[in-house]
Amino acid sequence: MVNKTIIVSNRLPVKIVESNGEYLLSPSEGGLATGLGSVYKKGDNIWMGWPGIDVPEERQQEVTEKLAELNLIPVFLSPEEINLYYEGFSNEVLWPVFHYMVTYANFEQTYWDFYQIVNQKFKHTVIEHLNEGDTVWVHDYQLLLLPGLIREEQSHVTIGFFQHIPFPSYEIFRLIPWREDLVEGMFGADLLGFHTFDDVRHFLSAASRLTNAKISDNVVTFKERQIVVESFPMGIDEAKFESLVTEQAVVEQIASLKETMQDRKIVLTIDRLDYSKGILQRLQAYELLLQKHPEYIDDLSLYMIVVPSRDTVPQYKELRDQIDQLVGNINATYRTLNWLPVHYFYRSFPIEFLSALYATADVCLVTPMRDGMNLVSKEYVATRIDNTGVLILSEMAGASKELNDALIVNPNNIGDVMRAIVQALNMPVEEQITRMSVMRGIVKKFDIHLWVKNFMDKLEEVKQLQESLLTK
Ligand code: GDG
Repeated sequence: MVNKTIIVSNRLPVKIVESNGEYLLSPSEGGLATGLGSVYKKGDNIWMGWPGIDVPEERQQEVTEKLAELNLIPVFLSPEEINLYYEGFSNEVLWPVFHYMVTYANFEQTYWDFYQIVNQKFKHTVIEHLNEGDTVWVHDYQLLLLPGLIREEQSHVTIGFFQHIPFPSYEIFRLIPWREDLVEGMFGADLLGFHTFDDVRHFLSAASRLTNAKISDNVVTFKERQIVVESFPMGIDEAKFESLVTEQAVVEQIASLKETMQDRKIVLTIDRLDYSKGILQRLQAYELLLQKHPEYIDDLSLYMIVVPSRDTVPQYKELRDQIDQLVGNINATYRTLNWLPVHYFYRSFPIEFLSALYATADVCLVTPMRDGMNLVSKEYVATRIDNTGVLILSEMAGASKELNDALIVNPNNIGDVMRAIVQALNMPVEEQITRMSVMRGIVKKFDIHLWVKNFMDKLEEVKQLQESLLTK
């Protein structure tokens, strides 16, 4: 039997809708799905996860068969499980704590109970499909216990784990009541990957303080197994963004955006609705700009795309109201008959329109309070094929470790963000080109395909290390 790779993540890379009693599937085109496409679409490889929709038991077989044609295996979850494991523990405990927003955390015992139950459920599905010699690659914070659970059943299996969000400093992580269980769950992996070296450092520090593991450099020894912890900064599908911008439909949208703006400059921001993204602080910086520099009135607009997300969680609803209010205030105070300071869209757009916006924006403002990586910043860079444009980037985003030629800001310093916008608007084209071409080189070289390759190669290397230890 040929060995296979099993990818596991909370969500499958597919959208399922029910229409006239039929389930219709459309594969996701997100960066991660594209990068991992080179893995799960090959041979016997598969991707496991929740299909994103509540499927009644009597129709689960039908959905399973349809998904199997795409090499996808569903883990069906009930609305209660989604509510308590995903919206509860994942998004009301791990997400706020890992993004340093501890006052937003809700340490509910039932959330934790369901987090364990659902991680167990994922384990059962993995074990059902797992054969000797297979490799498992688990993704993200919803499944921190899964590596340990699989390891309990199959002690020799090769497991990789990658976390897409930050790992916080120990002083923050220790606040979680179930912290030891989480770290020991992650120890089930052979290779633990994070976006940045700081995340690695924070994880190793938590591991050394919370468990009796031995740590030497980036290798953890726990229960006679060795676990390698390393940073793998994730890239994007650079070639796609580079070519999208030359497509006829995008070229037409760019022309129409330019016509609407009539020589005014565009400052662009794109995020999911999330308190970690610093949307309110960014609006405050823009408001300060209009207040302190009235010369920019009627001269530039902020295009702000906020993609709806997690709107059943109370803090997200509240954030949306606050954004609505602030945008309303800014527009009411500064607008003129023919000019709007903030063009705010609370919805998602086709990737072609995003590409047109990236190409038209003079400045891209990416100022999260915390972000594992932030792919929007890299997509902006990849789209700027003439090397113009200025990226303003928060030092709290993982991407700031690679994109040093952006204007790097502390997102909490509203005055500093405002000054960076002024600097960006006045930056000579030669300087824009110098900075952007360096960043484009980085985004092009370290793309999503290299990221997948680097992780898989390292996992293979670690597997060999484990085997040599076993035969000693
Ligand atoms: C997590 C971590 C880490 C946005 N609006 C639309 C749209 N998007 C796409 C962007 C980009 C993606 O969504 C957002 O990715 P980010 O990286 O910025 O943020 P998270 O969703 O929070 O992702 C993050 C990432 O995982 C990967 O490891 O970088 O730190 O938080 O690709 O283009 N796509 C479309 N329409 C939209 O309106 N089609």
